[in-house]
Amino acid sequence: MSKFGTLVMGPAGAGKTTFCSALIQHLQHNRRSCYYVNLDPAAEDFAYEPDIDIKDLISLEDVMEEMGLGPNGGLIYCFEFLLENLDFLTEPLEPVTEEYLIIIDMPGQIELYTHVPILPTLVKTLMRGSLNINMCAAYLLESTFVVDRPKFFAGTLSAMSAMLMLEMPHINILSKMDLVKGTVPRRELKRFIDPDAGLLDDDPARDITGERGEENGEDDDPTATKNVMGGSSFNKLNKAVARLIDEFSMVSFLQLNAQDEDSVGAILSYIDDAIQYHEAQEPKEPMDEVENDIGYGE
Ligand SMILES: Nc1nc2c(ncn2[C@@H]2O[C@H](COP(=O)(O)OP(=O)(O)O)[C@@H](O)[C@H]2O)c(=O)[nH]1
Ligand SMILES: [Mg+2]
Repeated sequence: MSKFGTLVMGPAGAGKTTFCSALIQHLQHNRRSCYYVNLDPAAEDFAYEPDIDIKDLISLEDVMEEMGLGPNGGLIYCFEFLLENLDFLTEPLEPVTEEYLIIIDMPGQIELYTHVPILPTLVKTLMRGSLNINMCAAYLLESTFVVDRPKFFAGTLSAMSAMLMLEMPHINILSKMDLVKGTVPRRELKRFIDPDAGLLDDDPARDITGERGEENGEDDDPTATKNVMGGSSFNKLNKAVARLIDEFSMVSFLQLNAQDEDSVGAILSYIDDAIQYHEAQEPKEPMDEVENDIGYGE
């Protein structure tokens, strides 16, 4: 029996939980079943109650209070605890059948995606061994980043870092497209969908000298954070990163507006293709339909 799933990742506030809810709603409208897993130990409000919630194992609030850790250290602690108690996650996933899409909603702490080896271990557990889930990563980046081009490339680099670290089918998504449509011209937007290093050369945020930043007295200090970030060395570094992303054509984005069902459906087709969901479905006679008692059944 095969299992299918998607791991929804990206920085805090990128719209991951909103996308998960929109996806569940879309699947329900299309008479498909899904199984929702929340792995954000700080998440509170859900439009759809998770079938598995990491908070039933450990909550970030308790960890921060009892261990005296901050939010980032606390999150890493929660994930280390999860890895020591993997049965909490794997046991309820065992009976999930191939009709289901398992949707895993992740926290936004970027450390989790870039340096610590926790996620690769988790992904291996889910994709190999007895669970053997066919999974696709969906990495969300907020489209409003396009107004700050160096920030956009930094976000793109974090997506690329997750892609290289996890070695699984991966799609990148620019979320909240409704917020930039109408303010950013279409032709301009296309240059973000397939990131183009030239975006940094004609960045309207930079002045004629090629420096980013404002001119006033305190800016004379070359070590001031604002000047380091706006200075020419930083600019060169940004360009090198942008060129790497551009020349290797390693990252491109799909566009998402979570309020628009067609947009959610289009992203789901990419996920389905990546995990070969449809190939595994048995053709069903109407009489074969069984009542589901787990997850968000049909
Ligand atoms: N305009 C707009 N806002 C969105 C969209 N998706 C999410 N948001 C808002 O962005 C904020 C963060 O969303 P959330 O899903 O909690 O992000 P998460 O931290 O990545 O899980 C919330 O206030 C959402 O209402 C979208 O497609 N369009
Ligand atoms: Mg969330």
